[in-house]
Amino acid sequence: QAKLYRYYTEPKMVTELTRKTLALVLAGGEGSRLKDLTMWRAKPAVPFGGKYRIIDFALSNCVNSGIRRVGVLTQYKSHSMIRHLQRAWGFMRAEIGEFVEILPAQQRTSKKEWYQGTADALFQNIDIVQRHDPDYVLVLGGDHIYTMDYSKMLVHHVNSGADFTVGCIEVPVEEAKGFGVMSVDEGLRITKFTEKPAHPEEIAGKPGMALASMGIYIFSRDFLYKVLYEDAAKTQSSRDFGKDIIPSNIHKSVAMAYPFRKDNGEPGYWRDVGTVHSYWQANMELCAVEPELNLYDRDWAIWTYQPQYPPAKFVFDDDGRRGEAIDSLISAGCILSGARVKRSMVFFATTIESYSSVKDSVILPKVSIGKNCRITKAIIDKGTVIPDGTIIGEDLELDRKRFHVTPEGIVLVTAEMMGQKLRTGDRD
Ligand code: ADQ
Ligand code: ADP
Repeated sequence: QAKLYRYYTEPKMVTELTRKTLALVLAGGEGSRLKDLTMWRAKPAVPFGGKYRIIDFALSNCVNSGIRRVGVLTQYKSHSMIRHLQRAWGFMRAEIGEFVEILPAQQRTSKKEWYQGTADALFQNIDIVQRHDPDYVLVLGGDHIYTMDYSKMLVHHVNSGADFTVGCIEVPVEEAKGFGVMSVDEGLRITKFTEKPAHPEEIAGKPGMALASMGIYIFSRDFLYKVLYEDAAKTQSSRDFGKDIIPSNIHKSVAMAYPFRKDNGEPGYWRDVGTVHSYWQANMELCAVEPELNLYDRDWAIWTYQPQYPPAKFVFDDDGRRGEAIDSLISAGCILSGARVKRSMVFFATTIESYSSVKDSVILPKVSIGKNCRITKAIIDKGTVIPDGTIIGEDLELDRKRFHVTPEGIVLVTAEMMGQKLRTGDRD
């Protein structure tokens, strides 16, 4: 084992492993818990972090890990994501074997079905996967915020002789109810896996914590094909990795866990932004003075499509009030005139006018906020016009009548809720 490990951590060998890997990003889920944010777009296409879309994190991790053959499986409301992928990820060079390929549900198999579960999404494209002839297939969810070097997980997979490896992270038991939860032995072999258990098993010696699946899997080629065919032949299966493929194969094969950690051994930063509150929270975390997720790391840039806007501008208004922002990320094309922004994430091309204040909020692209507005703990969707004098986030009872308010008190506002009609293309 020790010898093998040295062998595969030779940089050249790692490159060989990543080159032989095909990444498949699952980006077809409905994401209904994001409420109106996914009314017009798939969850991985939801804007995040001021200039990115959620899927950019998984795709950037692939490219930065040296995995340059990527398929994206889409189904639900895929227009804005396909457009984004074409614009942002078109730089891959097919001539040298690099690509980000879109694999939409297209009823191309004899059954003429949309993708059932996540495993079915792969199964329906198995001929395309086989044509690329990878040695390893990395299956990723397209809806998590994190930076991770998949090549380390690949080394772990190969050196442990696994048929499949599941990326995992420690989370509080209460949160674990929303994930796949596993138990492992001392050698990190998975001994038990339950999808979304009502009573997650605690980690031995770590009360209150459970080992959650990140929804990231590495499969050795032949094993993947075998289990996909087996599952497809079953009459009773939801054709899902978390519900069927993973739990039914842990005792029939070598199933390993890969704990996602930082170089110093601490748990890595990984956020599931599947709910309005967790989406808001993860954006707010980036406004911290020293966020755990470092967007400034030049060795691990997050790639995206950059619309061409001039730099953000902060000006005095006619009354001499300053336009200013603190503990905030303000994107290109924004103009703050006599308005104050605090602890907020402001996406591109937003304007905020005099006597208005925005605090603890996420403002998506192309929003215009008029004069004398006060916005607190809110998410304002793309293209929304906030008329003069609007107060959001102070009287939640009132807000509940017009907007969507989460149990934690975050107010989600869309153009529709404001009674505005946008063209579909403006809502992507
Ligand atoms: P969930 O996130 O609940 O749990 P799921 O809804 O299947 O699982 O979504 C996984 C990924 O697949 C998402 O990126 C989604 O967009 C995509 N997806 C869903 N259905 C799809 C389909 N039919 N076609 C294409 N893509 C589809 C999973 C695992 C858990 C794990 C969590 C981690 O099942 O075990 O803990 O991810 O977030
Ligand atoms: P907070 O409570 O977050 O500190 P406030 O909105 O209560 O912020 O304002 C604090 C102080 O800053 C007040 O004196 C207010 O008049 C002043 N102020 C508010 N907005 C502006 C602005 N755009 N330019 C200059 N000063 C401002």
